[in-house]
Amino acid sequence: MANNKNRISLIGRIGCGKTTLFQRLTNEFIAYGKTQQVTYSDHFIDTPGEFVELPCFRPQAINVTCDSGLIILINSSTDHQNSVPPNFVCTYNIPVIGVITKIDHRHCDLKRSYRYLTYAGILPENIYPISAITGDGIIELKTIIQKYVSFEH
Ligand SMILES: Nc1nc2c(ncn2[C@@H]2O[C@H](COP(=O)(O)OP(=O)(O)O)[C@@H](O)[C@H]2O)c(=O)[nH]1
Ligand SMILES: [Mg+2]
Repeated sequence: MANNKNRISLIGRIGCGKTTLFQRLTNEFIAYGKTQQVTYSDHFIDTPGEFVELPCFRPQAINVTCDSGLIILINSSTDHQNSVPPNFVCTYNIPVIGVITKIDHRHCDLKRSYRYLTYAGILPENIYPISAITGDGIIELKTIIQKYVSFEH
């Protein structure tokens, strides 16, 4: 049976940077394309943004991610809309961390992102700002991820 215990699920709104981070963390060539379906790699589960944006998909989001070793809820620092309901992450019985993406962007608003992610139920000390483009914060994030999930086979 498939086992996702050693996989990390990436969830967040459309365009928040899930796939780019997935590619950055797996050192894949960064190529833009809308994620239309759940994508599994050795270590990650990349989900379509509709999973958190459309309430009718939320049970599906929980279904495919609830047995992973770690959930990363991603918020783009340039996004001025939130669609994650209050305390959403409390649904999970597994660790959840928050990642703020695009901190290199000139419209980056860190305070707003911290607000959205804490509203979703993540503690501020479990939130990591990164840029998948410049690589800022990626080493720190990898270190944290490896506390939860082993990258070894
Ligand atoms: N400036 C900047 N742009 C980013 C960053 N991460 C992602 N993007 C851009 O945001 C857009 C959406 O990224 P994508 O990974 O496809 O988002 P997804 O829908 O959550 O999978 C793309 O144009 C990316 O190049 C980042 O750290 N900095
Ligand atoms: Mg995607």
